[in-house]
Order: sequence, then structure tokens, then C-alpha cells
Amino acid sequence: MDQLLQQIEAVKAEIAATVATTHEEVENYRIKYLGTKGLVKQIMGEMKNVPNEQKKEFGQILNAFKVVAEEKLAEIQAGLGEGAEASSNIDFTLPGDTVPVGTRHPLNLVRNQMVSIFKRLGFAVAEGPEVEDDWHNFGAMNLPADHPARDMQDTFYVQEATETESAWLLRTHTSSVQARVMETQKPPIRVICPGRVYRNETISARAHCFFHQVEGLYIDENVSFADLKQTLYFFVQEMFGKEVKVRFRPSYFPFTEPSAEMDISCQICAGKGCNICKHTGWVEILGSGMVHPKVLENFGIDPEKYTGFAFGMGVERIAQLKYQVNDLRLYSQNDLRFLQQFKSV
Ligand code: 2NL
Repeated sequence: MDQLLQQIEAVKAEIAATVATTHEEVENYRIKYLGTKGLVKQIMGEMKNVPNEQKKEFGQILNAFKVVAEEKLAEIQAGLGEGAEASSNIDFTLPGDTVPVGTRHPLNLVRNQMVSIFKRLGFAVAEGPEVEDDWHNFGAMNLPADHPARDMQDTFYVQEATETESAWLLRTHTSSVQARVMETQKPPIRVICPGRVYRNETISARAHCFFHQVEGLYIDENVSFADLKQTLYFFVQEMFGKEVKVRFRPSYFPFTEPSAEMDISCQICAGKGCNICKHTGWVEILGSGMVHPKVLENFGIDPEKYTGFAFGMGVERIAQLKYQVNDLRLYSQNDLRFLQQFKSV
């Protein structure tokens, strides 16, 4: 009995003298005194040898001893500094909080699909500046000085023309990039130009002040309107599936002659008639044509020797038909409820 009391006093003195300055030392202390095989447990185990009449008194002594050991642990943990106590309570085996993974923007997904289809046909990708001069955006494309597209109401001007310098503007189509390609390369030319373009429109479900285009240009000897039709037919079949139907309607653009717009069978109602196709079963997806001889001449390309076709389409429109997006504003509002729907696309 006395021996046990002596042992307790000795261990208490030892505990009191303990200093621990590192996590490792604190943990060593915990194991030595309070672990499952620690001294406190060991001494507690001696209870069974204590005569019954002394058990009550001894129990109290042992409990007090245990409290001393525990308080010391708390003290040295706190001594490690702020958060030390908390850190020792962290279960490092718990799985971590998952970091949410972002999703690709639907317009980028569709743009990438469009680009990869044309790459398979041998088109290279060209990019250029969003701020352009008048020549690359309008002049070279055979848009006369008084063309309505040049109007302040339709085009964002960064700087108006002065006596010595041409106007600077936000490009209204990516033809400006193709102009730069024709300026620096000789036929055969086969490029597509994806990119953002700007128009001064009031924002609504159907119009926005910026949108995205993929324009294509193919110039070589003997390029025909049949090549244009087959290229665009291949594109929509890859994009929308083999069931898609196409039709070409004559149209007018200053930079192509002849010009045509292409419709596809409505992907929403399969041609039966709905709001998207205005109950016609057809939706317009692009403009196209044979490159105007004046445009070729602007870049020193002989229109007697070379012909070319060109086309332009909106990425928003293709994405709308593929994913039934009925409000253009959704593309730029960054609402995660919209964007996260494209997780697995
Ligand atoms: C449309 C119409 C079109 C072009 C774009 C083009 C480019 C060069 C020369 C000639 Cl470098 N044409 N691009 C041609 C016809 C139509 O786009 O409605 N796009 C959404």
C-alpha cells in the first residue's frame, strides 16, 4: 500500500518536472502516462490488490492522480502555441473537403468541336486582334465607305478616323483575321478563324453586344461552289448527325458573289415545327459564298487564276441548336446552374 502511494508521488513529481516543446515530446508524454499501456493505467490496475475497506479512499487518490496527468497534458499542449490543442484533435485519416472542379464553357466546347471538324478537312486555325483598323474589318472586305454596317449604331468605334489615321474599332466579324491571312500568305489558303466579335446591339434574349464566330476561307485553283456545299454539308453531319437535312438559299454579302445562306432541319422539333424554327422546320445557321473577285484583288490574288469560298457562322447559334439554349444572355451571365449542366458534355 505505502509502496503504491510512494510510486504515485514519484510519478507525480516526474510529471510536474516534465517539459515538452515539440509535438513529438507532447505525444511521447501522452503515450508514457495516459496511453493504453501508460503509467496511469498501470497504477489503476493495482486497484485489484487494494483491500476492500481501503478501496474508496484509494480510488479517490488514483482519480486525483489521473487528473494531474491529464491537466499536465492540456498544459503542455497549450504551451505549443495557438491551435496546438486543436491540431492534436484533427483526424488526419478523414477524407478532405472536395475542391469543386470547374466545367468548360458551352461556347468553348462547341467552338472546339467546330474547330476539330474543320481541322480534319485540312483547315488551319488563325487568330487575330479584336481591336482592328477600318481596312481589315471593312475596306478589304469590299464594304463601301457608306455601308450601313459601318454606322456608329452598328459598330463600336475605339477611335474615329482622323485626316491622317483610319478608324479603330472592335471587329464585327472574324473576316478581319482572314484578311490578315491573305495579306501574309499565298494560295492555297485554307483557314478557319474562331473568335469573339462585337456589334452595337441592345442586349436581349436574341441579341448581344458580343458573340462568337467561326469563319472559314478556302482559296486555290478550281475551288467551286460544289466544294463549298460539300464542305458545309460534311460539317453539319459531323456536328448534328447523319440525319440532318440542309438547304441553300440565295443571299447577298458584299464580300461574296454568289452568296448563299444555309438552313438545316430544326434540331429541336426534327422539322415538325416549333418556336425555334418559327414553325417552318428549318433554321438558318450560316452565311457563305464564293469570295468576291474584288476581295481577292485587294490582296494581290489573281481572280482569273484563283477562286475561293468563304463562310461565317455563330457559335452561339450552333450551341443553341445542340443544347436548346433559348436565351443568349445565359452564355455570359456566369450562372453556375447553367454552366454546370455541361459537366459531362
Ligand atoms: C454570316 C455571314 C459570311 C464570309 C462570312 C468571308 C471572308 C472572307 C472573304 C469572303 Cl476573307 N467572305 N466571310 C462570307 C460569307 C458570309 O458570314 O451571316 N455570318 C454569321
